[in-house]
Amino acid sequence: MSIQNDQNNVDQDSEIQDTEHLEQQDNDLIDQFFSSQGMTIPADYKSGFVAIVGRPNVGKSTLMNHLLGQKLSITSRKPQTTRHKIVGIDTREKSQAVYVDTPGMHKKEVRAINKMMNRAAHSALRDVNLVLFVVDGHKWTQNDDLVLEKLKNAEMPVMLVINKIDTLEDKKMLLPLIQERTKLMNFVEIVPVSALRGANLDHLRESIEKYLPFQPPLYSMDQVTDRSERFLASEIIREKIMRQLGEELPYDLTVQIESFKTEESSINEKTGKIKPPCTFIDATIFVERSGQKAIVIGDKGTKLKKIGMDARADMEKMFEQKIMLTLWVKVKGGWSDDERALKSLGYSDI
Ligand SMILES: Nc1nc2c(ncn2[C@@H]2O[C@H](COP(=O)(O)OP(=O)(O)OP(=O)(O)O)[C@@H](O)[C@H]2O)c(=O)[nH]1
Ligand SMILES: [Mg+2]
Repeated sequence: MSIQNDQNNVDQDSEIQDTEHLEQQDNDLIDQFFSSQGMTIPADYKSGFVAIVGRPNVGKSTLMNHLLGQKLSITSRKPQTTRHKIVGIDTREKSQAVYVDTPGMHKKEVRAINKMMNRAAHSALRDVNLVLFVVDGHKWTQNDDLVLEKLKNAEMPVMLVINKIDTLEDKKMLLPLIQERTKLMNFVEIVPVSALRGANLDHLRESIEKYLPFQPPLYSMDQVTDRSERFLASEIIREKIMRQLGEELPYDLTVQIESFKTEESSINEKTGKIKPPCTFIDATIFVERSGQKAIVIGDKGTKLKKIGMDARADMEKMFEQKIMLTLWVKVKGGWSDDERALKSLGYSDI
């Protein structure tokens, strides 16, 4: 037994050494990147993790995209659009903010997928330097209370971001609203914004920077996310489905990328023409019931065709190359209430 314990210790030690080694390699890469840009990392450089939390539909993903200046996280008018945590990295000359967009925290934990989404959102609160608690300036709900209760016990600084101020009928309502929200808990700051219109986001960025610790960047300067192209492709397809379909079924479907292959550019031997690189993506849309399959496909396949066209256009923009997308729709009953099926479909609660 004791020998085994010793052995375990040895393994743990070598694991720690390996991690240190990898960290050193990462730091070297970051240094190299800065010097290749003719820059050295300033001694007072700041970086850190910023969790973006709140109830569904308040505009968390819209906010992250607009802070980054690029579309990364999917958005829609329907609540519970975001199902996975997604990191967005905003690297600037003096600071690097690593945002973590999260699924909206909500009360109705009916199915396994809802529980998983809530757990993923809660887990984002671990080890971050700052929390942005996003609320809708227009309305406060029970789910906002739920998030508030969770954050009251948090040890890290919490900043309240009052979003959608463009929807306030009378701008004079803003000051009393801020005063009212000040009473909720000890926020480090309250910042009103319109994520969609980009209003007051420079001010928000400056406020966020204050709470980042002095340290070198955590990711290299050209990295925008921690997610793979496969993940981003599946999310784009899900967004197009959510936007194309009405209230019928948005929560009962998920997307899995079956294959993702890039063909490098080549020269056609007969014509001598250069064929540009192209990525071939095959994806399956899983629904719960056969009736839902018919809805996704639409009359004579029109819905699925439109979903595919819109998704392809976004992918070509994101991946900056030609995309060939093939979509399939399959019925897989019970996937959204089955933890094991969820995990195999790429869902995670951490
Ligand atoms: N008018 C207005 N609409 C906004 C603003 N920010 C976001 N929205 C809209 O609000 C809806 C929800 O936005 P999302 O960014 O998907 O919200 P979310 O908080 O990420 O939602 P979940 O992922 O479901 O938790 C979308 O229709 C957005 O266009 C804003 O500043 N003003
Ligand atoms: Mg979202």
